Amino acid sequence: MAGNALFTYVLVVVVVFVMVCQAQHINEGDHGTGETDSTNYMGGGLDPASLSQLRRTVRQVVSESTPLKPANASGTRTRDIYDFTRSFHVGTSCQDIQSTQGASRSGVYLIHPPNLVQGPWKVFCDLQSEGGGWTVFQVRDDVEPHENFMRGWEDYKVGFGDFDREFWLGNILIWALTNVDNNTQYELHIELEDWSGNKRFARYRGFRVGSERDAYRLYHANVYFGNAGDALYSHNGLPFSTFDVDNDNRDGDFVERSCARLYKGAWWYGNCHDANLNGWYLGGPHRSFADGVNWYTWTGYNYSLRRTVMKFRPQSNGPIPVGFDTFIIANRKRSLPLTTTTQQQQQHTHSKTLVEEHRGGGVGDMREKRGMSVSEDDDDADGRVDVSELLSSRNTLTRPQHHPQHHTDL
Ligand SMILES: [Ca+2]
Repeated sequence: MAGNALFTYVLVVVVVFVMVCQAQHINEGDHGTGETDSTNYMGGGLDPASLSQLRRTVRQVVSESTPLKPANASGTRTRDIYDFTRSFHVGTSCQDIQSTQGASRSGVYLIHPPNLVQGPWKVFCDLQSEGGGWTVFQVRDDVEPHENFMRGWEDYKVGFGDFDREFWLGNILIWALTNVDNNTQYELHIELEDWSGNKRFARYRGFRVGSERDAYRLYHANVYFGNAGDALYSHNGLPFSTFDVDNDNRDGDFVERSCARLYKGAWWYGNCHDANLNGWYLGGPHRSFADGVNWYTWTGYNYSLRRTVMKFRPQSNGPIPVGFDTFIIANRKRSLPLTTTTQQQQQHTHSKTLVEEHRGGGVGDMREKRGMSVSEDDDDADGRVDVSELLSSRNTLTRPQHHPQHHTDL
C-alpha cells in the first residue's frame, strides 16, 4: 500500500509538472484572450494517445484522493483583464498612452484629460481592436455576479461596476472625454454578441454626450456603419433618463410614464427605445417586453444579448477602416414603431413612436450646441471642468485610490 501511494504521488507530481509546463507555454503565446483551448495541449510533444492516458490516470487518482473543486471556489466569474496603472504614465487619453508610450495591450490605464481640473482617472482602454485607441464606457457580459444596471441618476453620473466584470464608466467622464475640445470628433463603436456566438457591430461618427445641464444628451452625426442595424438613429439628440430622473418623451400614469421604469434600464429614451443596452441581463430570449439587453434592429424586443461593449475614440477623417465582416452604410429607413402584435400592442399603440417623437438632432443641431457644452458648467480660468464629484467615495470605479482585486501589473 505504501509503495502504491508513493507511486501515485510521484505520478501526480510528474503529470502536474508536465501540464503546468504546457499551460505556461500556451499562456506565453496567448495573453490576450484569456482562454486556452484544450486542444492546444496536444501540440507540446506528447502524442495524443499517451496524453489522454495520462489524463485518465490523473483524473482517477485525483477523484480518489481529494474532491474536485469548482474552477473558482468563490463562485465569481470575471473577464480576464490587466491593470497597467502602475506600469505606464498618466496620459491624456487611451489613444495618447498608446501613441506616446507605446502601450499595446488592452487594460486599465490612468488618464487625465486636459479639460478636467481633477484627475487622473482609471479607464479601460481597448488598444487591440482595429488600431486601438478606444475608451470603453460600457460592458455587459456573461460574468458572475452580474452588475445591477437598474440604478439612479447619481450612480450613472459617477459610474459603477468593475472593469473585469460589467461597468458603466459614468456620464461625467463620458461627457468630459467626448468634449475635450471643439475640434476633435469621436466615433462610437458598439459590439454585440448573442448566445450563439454571433457578433454584430454598429459604428457612429460624430459621437458625444452633452453635459449634465444638457441631461447627458446623446449626439451623433447620423453616419452609421455596421451589420447590427441603426438602432441609435432614433436616439440621436435625446436626453438620458434613469428610473429616478425622467427626461423621456413618454406620458402616462405612474410607472407607465417612465421608460426607465418600464424597460428596466437607463438610456437616452424617447418613447421609448430601439436599444436598451443597460436593461436587465435576461440571458437570451425573454417573454417580457423590451426590458432586456435589447438591440431592436438585430434581435428585437424579446432577446437579451450575451455581450455588449460600447467604446469611443477620436475619429480620423476619410473612410472608416472596418476590417471585419460585411457592413452596410446606413439606410435611412425609419425604425419600426415600438409595438408588437401581442397584448403589448394595446399598451403602446396610443403613443407616438419614438421616431416620430424625434425631430431634428442632425449634424446642424449638434454643432450649434457643441460650443457651449464644455464651458456651460463649472470651470476654472483655463476652461477646465470641475469634476470633483468623482472624488467622492461613491465612485468605486474610476477613482485611483480605490483598488479592487484584479490581475497584477505585467
Ligand atoms: Ca416620461
